[in-house]
Amino acid sequence: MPVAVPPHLESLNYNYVPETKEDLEWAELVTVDLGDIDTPEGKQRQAKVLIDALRIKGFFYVKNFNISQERVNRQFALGNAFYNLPLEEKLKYVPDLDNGNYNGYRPAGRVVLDQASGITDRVEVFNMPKFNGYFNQAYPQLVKDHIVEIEQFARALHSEVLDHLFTLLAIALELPEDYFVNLHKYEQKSEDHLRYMKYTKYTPDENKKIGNMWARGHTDLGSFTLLFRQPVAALQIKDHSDGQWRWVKPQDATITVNACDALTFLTGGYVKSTIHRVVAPPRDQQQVDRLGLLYFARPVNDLKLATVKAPVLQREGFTQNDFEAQGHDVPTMEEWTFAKQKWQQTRRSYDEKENTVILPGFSGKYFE
Ligand SMILES: O=C(O)CCC(=O)C(=O)O
Ligand SMILES: [Fe+2]
Repeated sequence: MPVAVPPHLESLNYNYVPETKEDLEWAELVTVDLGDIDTPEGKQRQAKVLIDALRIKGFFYVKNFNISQERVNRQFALGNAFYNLPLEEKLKYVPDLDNGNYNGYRPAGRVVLDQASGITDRVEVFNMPKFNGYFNQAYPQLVKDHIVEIEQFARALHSEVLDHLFTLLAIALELPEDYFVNLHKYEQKSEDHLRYMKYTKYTPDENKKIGNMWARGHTDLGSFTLLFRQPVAALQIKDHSDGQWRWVKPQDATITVNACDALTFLTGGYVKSTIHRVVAPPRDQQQVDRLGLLYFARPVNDLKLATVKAPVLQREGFTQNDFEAQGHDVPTMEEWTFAKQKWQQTRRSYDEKENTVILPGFSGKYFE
């Protein structure tokens, strides 16, 4: 049912660009159907779809979540309006990125992508933490004006999407159904982000100079990342099975989801954190800027990232993660988050950062 839009919000609009007509090599990804989890059998079915997706591809789609396209569109519109604010206004919200703080605005231009020409990244990020009382985040008036709607959206992602995925994951590992839900409670402190993200376009000549590479291959640090349908093709995933990069196709009424580092640690490597990157879009989409809407879910800060003793993991021999296997201290999620964010955001080139230690037992990597 259409939701009535208060008059002062009507001007918020965002037009998606048409999908590419180019014949790209798309990743074949399965879809977890949240419309099928009302019965125990359905839950088992979808738990199997999820765990296979996590182990084989690492990326999957989710459909039939209970959030309307209209609400999603309005988040894109808000993201668009945010990026249309003057730069000096956005710069008021830059956190201490060099020390791993990542709530607020990250301006473009922190990474040199081509040493010869000096071309830098054009990625802007605006991260909003949980609205649960733990974070005292400052916002521009535009965001303040819509903060209730933004908070409701973030909370809905937890209750309508993430909690179901965590339940299915627990079922697949033969753990109590609420095991992972309890590690991601919205009211507890964790470094989640609801993110508006913008990649400003390059000219074809600039794209050539940077080897079409807008953001190098990486893994995300939390549990699941949710990416809302993105018509500008640019995201590629590295297939676990054959190491090939393939494009992620926009699918109507779905969210694209990937598994991240914390799930790898918690499952002793059974779930693989997926490698993905962002490249120049196909030619028929290179004339537009690319706006993204994402949610980064992370376990609670005080959780120790030790391998969970789940029956499936015990049976299959996934009993130690990299920290445990090498006899290092097992970090808490908070220690891990800030260490990796610091590594990601320091102003060094990709090559200088490659293989430097993030925490004893884990070195940072970028993937070509
Ligand atoms: O923009 C995208 O599609 C992916 C962004 C991403 O991988 C990230 O921010 O970690
Ligand atoms: Fe990512």
